[in-house]
Amino acid sequence: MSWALTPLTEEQREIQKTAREFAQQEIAPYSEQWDRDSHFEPSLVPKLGELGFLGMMIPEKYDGLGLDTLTYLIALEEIARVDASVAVMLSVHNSLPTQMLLKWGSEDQKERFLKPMARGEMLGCFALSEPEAGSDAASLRTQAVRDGDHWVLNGTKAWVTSGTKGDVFLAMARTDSPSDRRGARGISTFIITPDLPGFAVSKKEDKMGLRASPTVQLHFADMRVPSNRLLGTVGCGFIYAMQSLDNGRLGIAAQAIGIAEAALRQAAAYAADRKQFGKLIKEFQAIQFKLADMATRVASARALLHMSATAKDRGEHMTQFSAMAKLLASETAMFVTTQAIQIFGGYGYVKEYPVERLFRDAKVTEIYEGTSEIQRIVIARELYSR
Ligand code: COS
Repeated sequence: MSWALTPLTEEQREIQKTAREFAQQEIAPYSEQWDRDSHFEPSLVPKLGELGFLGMMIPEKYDGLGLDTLTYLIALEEIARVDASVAVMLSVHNSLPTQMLLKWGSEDQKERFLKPMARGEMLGCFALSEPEAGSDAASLRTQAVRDGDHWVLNGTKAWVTSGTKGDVFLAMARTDSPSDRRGARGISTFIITPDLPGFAVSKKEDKMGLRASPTVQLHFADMRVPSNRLLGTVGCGFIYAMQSLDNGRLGIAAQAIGIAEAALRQAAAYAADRKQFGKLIKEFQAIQFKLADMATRVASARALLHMSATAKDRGEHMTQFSAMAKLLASETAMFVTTQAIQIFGGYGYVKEYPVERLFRDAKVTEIYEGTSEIQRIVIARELYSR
């Protein structure tokens, strides 16, 4: 059955098939081990780059595939069904740093960073949050001070996805002065590379889920950043981050739907195999009702996501849609993985079956790139803004 709102184009079917085969051959055999060892497999980056999957929405002019958002999300869901850690690396790279460089980067910056990122030769990261600035992102404290033809940055960034393996970090820092604070308008974006003196990965998080995706803190100590690493205009960094998160949240929604779809399939297969009280458990209404609710929620979340993606590609304002898509998809992932464990019973609670990993991986989709509470605030605000 096709789940898309409209029939997939031949190109979309081809990309979906490529993503599915790649996930089955190159990821599935190792996922459990990578999760257990918290291992980020570096060879995946050039392999995904070769397929064009690290430049999906980058125009061909900048060495990308030039795909639309829907096609990108269809591929991302396929990867997430097999490994949500690999999916978040793809989602962050494709939705945040590459899109920021494409939209606001100079031609020089595109040549130097965007093109190699689109080819998969450099991995991109996004650094907005700080230990004391999570949901209240505009309260970030990392300070950038102009010094001749450099900026000097001091501060700590938190929850940076792919951080140990990142080559290019789009980092937000304050460029207003302590005596003249300008709130969200006092923030700018810098293109940071690990070779800059004063750059350090200061901590790797030991996480509940997405264990094969390294999440780190970065520390900037008198880090001298050449002035040509400023992205766009001084004071616009928060707006860039918010607009980019409108894209990013669609990627996280696709990741959540991939996790949910995998849990639904695992649970349905298990229910068709497991016998209790002399019959297959899929013959009990208690199990049928659970599977029906799970399937209905996955289909609804996917429909809203695909609608949001096509609205974005038509150039419509999509802040509210992306927040809705992420909210519904992440809560669906948590609901579906919880029900899947219930269907598996004790076997769902042990690492022998993959639903345990899906449950752990699902949780963070309700937290990162804006918690469910932040999504509800964004949705409610938009009701009054237009
Ligand atoms: N697109 C474009 N501009 C946006 C925007 C969006 N989606 N959201 C906010 N802005 C703009 C506003 O229009 C405002 O611009 P002006 O200065 O021109 O008025 C500016 O940004 C400040 O916006 P606002 O006043 O709404 O900022 P708040 O501090 O109230 O924060 C929320 C708004 C809560 C929505 C924001 O802080 C947020 O999304 N927090 C979650 C952060 C997050 O997702 N972190 C995860 C990082 S990845 S691990």
